[in-house]
Amino acid sequence: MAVLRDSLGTLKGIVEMATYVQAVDIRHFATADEREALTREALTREVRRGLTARPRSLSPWMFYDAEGSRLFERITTLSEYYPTRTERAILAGNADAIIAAAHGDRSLPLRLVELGAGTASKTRILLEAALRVSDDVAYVPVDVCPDALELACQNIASALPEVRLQPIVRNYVTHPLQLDSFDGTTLALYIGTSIGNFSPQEAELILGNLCSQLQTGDALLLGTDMVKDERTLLAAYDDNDGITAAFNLNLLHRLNRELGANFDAARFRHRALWNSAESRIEMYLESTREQHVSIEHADLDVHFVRHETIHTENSYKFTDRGIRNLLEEVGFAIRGAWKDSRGWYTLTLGCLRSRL
Ligand code: AVJ
Repeated sequence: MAVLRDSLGTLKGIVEMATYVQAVDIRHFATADEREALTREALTREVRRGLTARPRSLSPWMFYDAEGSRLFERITTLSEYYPTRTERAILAGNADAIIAAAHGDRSLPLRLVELGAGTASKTRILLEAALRVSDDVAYVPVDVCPDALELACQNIASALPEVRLQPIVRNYVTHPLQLDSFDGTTLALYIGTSIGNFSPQEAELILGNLCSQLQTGDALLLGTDMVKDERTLLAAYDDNDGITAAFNLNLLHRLNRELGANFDAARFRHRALWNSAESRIEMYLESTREQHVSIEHADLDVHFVRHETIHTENSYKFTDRGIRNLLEEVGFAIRGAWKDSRGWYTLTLGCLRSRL
């Protein structure tokens, strides 16, 4: 805990995290040209690191260019991909209870801070519940993508004009959040099982940093996909329509578009497997034959042997005990947990314990 609370230590730890190590923080760069140049720089670094490493890997932040974001939105509507719809149903059925548990003193203002806000479509359910108990509600969406943030703000502003909006463009992984002090209750939201992309150590760093920005009595709502039968898990990451495969393969198209690479996506295939020892789905791109690929702007030639893989994503699945350990380790006490009837997904509310 001492390490996590030391701001320099936290920053260093997170910047050096393996999973999102080369993600770019674009908050200071206003023009599209500058953003593009920085993104290209980050892609180049990550490609050099990941494609020269053994085993080869690329970081999942690279999925989310415009096309990748569009494909991910499609994934969330697939019959096999249950997490999004399950989480939404849990929120719809329990929003009032969640807000009541998080916000004991109704006379105080309430602030919702969301990490990785995306389009905020599920958050709206909680904001509506918040407005039912308080007339002083602020929403602070935090996202690395300014376009996504703008969409989130537009959505909330038109549906719930009473909510005060305070968007923050920030990569909360590489650049820990710094919240203004707030005279009221803060409820942090980390939903959509985004935490699943990170190893347990990385997850502790992210939540530990968040914790350092909260005050005693503030709360965190964490969304986590749960361990379940392997067939269901694998289907969610290898759907019949091939949308997840297209999402994974889009990484190669992106490198062709943005780094002048010459990947032939037809010579790679999408692979998803369940690693029960690590409790995670792993996604790979597998080279179906021996081949050479050049990534011009990274000045890199890569030789793939047949069946060689690039590890592109981990998606950790949780147990009740794992969630409790993680939250308690970083300083939260569990105040409530809500699940769907099958127990496939959990929303857990942790309250910040007083710091000694
Ligand atoms: C956005 C990280 C929550 O792990 O389920 C979906 C990403 N990858 N299908 C997940 C994803 C393949 C998703 N998260």
